[in-house]
Amino acid sequence: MRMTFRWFGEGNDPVPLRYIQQIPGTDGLVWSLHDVPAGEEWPMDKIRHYERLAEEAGLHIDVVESVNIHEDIKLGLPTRDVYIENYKRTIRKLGSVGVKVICYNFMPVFDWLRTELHRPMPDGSTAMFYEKSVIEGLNPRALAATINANPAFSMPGWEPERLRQMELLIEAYRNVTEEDLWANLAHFLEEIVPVAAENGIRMAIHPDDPPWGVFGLPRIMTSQANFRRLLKLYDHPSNGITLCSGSLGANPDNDIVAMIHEFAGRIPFAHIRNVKRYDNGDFIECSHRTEDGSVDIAGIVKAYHDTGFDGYARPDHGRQIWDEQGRPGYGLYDRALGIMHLWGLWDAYRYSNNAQGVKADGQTAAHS
Ligand code: CS2
Ligand code: MN
Repeated sequence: MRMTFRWFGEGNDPVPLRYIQQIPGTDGLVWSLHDVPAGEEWPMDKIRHYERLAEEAGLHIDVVESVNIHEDIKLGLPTRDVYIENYKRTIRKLGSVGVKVICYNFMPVFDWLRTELHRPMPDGSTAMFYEKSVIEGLNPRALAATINANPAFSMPGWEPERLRQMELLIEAYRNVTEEDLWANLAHFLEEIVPVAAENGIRMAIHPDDPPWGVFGLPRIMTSQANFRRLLKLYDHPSNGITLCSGSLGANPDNDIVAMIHEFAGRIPFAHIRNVKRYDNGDFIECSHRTEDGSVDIAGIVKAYHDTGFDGYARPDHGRQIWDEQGRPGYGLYDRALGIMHLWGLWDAYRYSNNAQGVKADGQTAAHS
C-alpha cells in the first residue's frame, strides 16, 4: 500500500505541503489542475509547476484525481470527439511526467452530493452529512434557477462554469437511460484505455457518491455487479477502479471486502474511509475506525493486505476537528489521524504474518 494525500493546490488548499510530508508513511500528492475546465487539454507549464512543487516537498505526483470528463462524452454527443482527443493529449502529457494513475468519475451533472458540510457531531467535531429526504424533496431545476440568479453562488467541488450550466445539463439528460450511459462509457474506454496503457497509466473510475440515482439522473458506478461489468467493458489492467469505501459504503448492500477480493489486481487506487448510516438512508462521514461507523474498515484493510495490494491509497475525507478551518472533508488533522489508523491496521496484519511480530528483515517490530 502506498499512502497519498489529496491536495487542491496553491491558494486553493490551506494545508502546507511540508505538513503532508510530515505525516508518517505518506509519500505522494493526489493532485489535479482544478482551474482547467472539463474537456480542455491540460497545459504543460501548469503540470510542470505541480511537478516542481511536489518535488520540493519530497512528494511524488503519481496519482491525479481527477481529469474530469466533459458532459458531452457522458451524453454521447457527436461533439464528444474533440473532448476525447483532448483527454488523450492530457494523458500523454501526464505520462511524460511519470503519472501512473488517473482517477475520474462518470456521474451525470453532479459529483458527490451532501446536504450539510459542517454537521455537528456529539464530540464537537463537524462532518459532511447526507439527509436523504432533503435530496428527495429538492427540485434540481429550482436549484439551478437559484444558482443562475445569484452569480456569487458556489458549491465545493464544482467548477463555476459547470454550476452555471446545471439547468441545461439536467435537460440534456432527460432521455438518457442507464444503458445509454453504459454505451457512452464503453466508447470512452475503447478510445482512452489503449492510450493510457501506452503511456504507463491506469485509469481508475470512482464510484458514484451516493451510489444511487439522484434527481432522476442515471448513475451506474454503484455496485459490485456494475463494477464487474465495467471491468469487462475493456478487459485490461489499465481499465481499473478507484475503490472508495465511503461512497460505496453509503449503501448497506455493498460488500466492500468481497469487492476487494473479486477485483484484486484491478484496483490501482483505494479510498479508505468510514460512513455512519442511519436507518432512514441518511449518512455522515464519521472518523475512520470500524467502531465509529457502519463500514468494516479493519476488514477492508485486511482484505487489501491479504490480496497483496500494492497500489495507492488515501484516507479520502475526514471530519473537521480541533477547530481547524479547512476545506470541508479535507482538513489536515482528521485525515492524518485516518492515515495513522490505516497504517496501524496494515502493520498489525503484516507483522502478525510473521512469528512474534518479527519484521521480514529480522528485526523485532517493537524494537525497531
Ligand atoms: C469524492 C469525489 O473521493 C472523493 O473525494 O469526493 O469528489 C471524487 O474526488 C471524484 O468523484 C473522483 O472523480
Ligand atoms: Mn472517494
